[in-house]
Amino acid sequence: MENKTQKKVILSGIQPSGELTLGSYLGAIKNWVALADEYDCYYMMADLHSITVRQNPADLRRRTLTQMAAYMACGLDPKKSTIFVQSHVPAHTQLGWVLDCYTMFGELSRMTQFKDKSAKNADNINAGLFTYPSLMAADILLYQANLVPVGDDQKQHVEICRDIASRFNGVYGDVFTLPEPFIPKVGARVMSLTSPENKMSKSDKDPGGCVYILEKPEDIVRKFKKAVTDSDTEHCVRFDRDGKPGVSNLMTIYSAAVGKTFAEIEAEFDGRGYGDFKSAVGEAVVELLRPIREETERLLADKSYLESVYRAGAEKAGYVAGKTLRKVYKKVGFLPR
Ligand code: AQP
Repeated sequence: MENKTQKKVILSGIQPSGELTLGSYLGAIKNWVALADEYDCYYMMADLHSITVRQNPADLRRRTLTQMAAYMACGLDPKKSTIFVQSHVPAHTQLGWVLDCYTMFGELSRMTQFKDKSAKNADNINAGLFTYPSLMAADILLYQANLVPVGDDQKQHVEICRDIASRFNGVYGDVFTLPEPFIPKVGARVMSLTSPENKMSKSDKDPGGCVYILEKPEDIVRKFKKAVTDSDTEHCVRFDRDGKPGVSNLMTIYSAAVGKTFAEIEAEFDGRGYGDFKSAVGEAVVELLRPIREETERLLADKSYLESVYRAGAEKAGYVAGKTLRKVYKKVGFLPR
């Protein structure tokens, strides 16, 4: 049997900056679950990242715990994967600072997420929002991760992480493993139901565009009924990301929920209207999310169990991260204590 330490390493996380969405599930968590047997996985609640946008403290605490329960309800097993809260492992911020000093102003300025979030939060364009990618690089490099499962939107951040790691390795030798992004085939970019040109985001101000994974079935069905389709005259269910973004997004969701290919979906709805199609997608998502919601609620009723999971997670993650941090401190020339 393969030794756990020989398995390739995976690190990923989600910010508890809002309630988890169908996009978080299909673009990230579902994929994590599929990888948990084959890899040595670290999955975190990225609370340090979430404060780049102002958070209500009580909501942040509640969402962090709910998010952990949802990870497990989606199928992550804390016996197999290390599940932890990012702020519980101080090595993240410690390495983050070091990497800030190996990250260039110009490369950070080119990050799409920085540009998007600056536009959305014009009154709070803080330094943390700008240096977010070097903290994310620290998250990944601390565990010497080989793969980082992310949605399409985060690919640029994994690329800058590789650039930072190569720059550091170029000066000090092979300290860091260079990670690869790992992007799911279906669900890599789930778009808003009301404005399908934008990503479905948990901090979206328009709740109609987002389906939350803990949402009530009747609300899910209603949101899909109201989902934007397309203003073409053709009125048929056909995949065309540019020409028919609304229908294509619903097809992506349906495909991920029921496991059918786009061709099979086109055949299923041939000659039927958009109304029928939207109801079917809504029902499929309700059935997909129902067991997750029920299991999350069950887990949230057992706080002491959840605490024991995140404590054990922090201990394991802290041990591994500490080893990398000590090596980095030594390489850059910090006097040992
Ligand atoms: N709509 C999406 N489609 C596919 N994947 C998605 N992800 C997020 N939204 C979608 C993937 O989920 C992981 C966690 O992302 P995150 O929460 O840490 O940051 P984010 O990408 O900024 O997510 P949001 O929902 O847009 O959060 P806010 O609104 O706070 O910025 C990543 O792997 C991401 O690709």
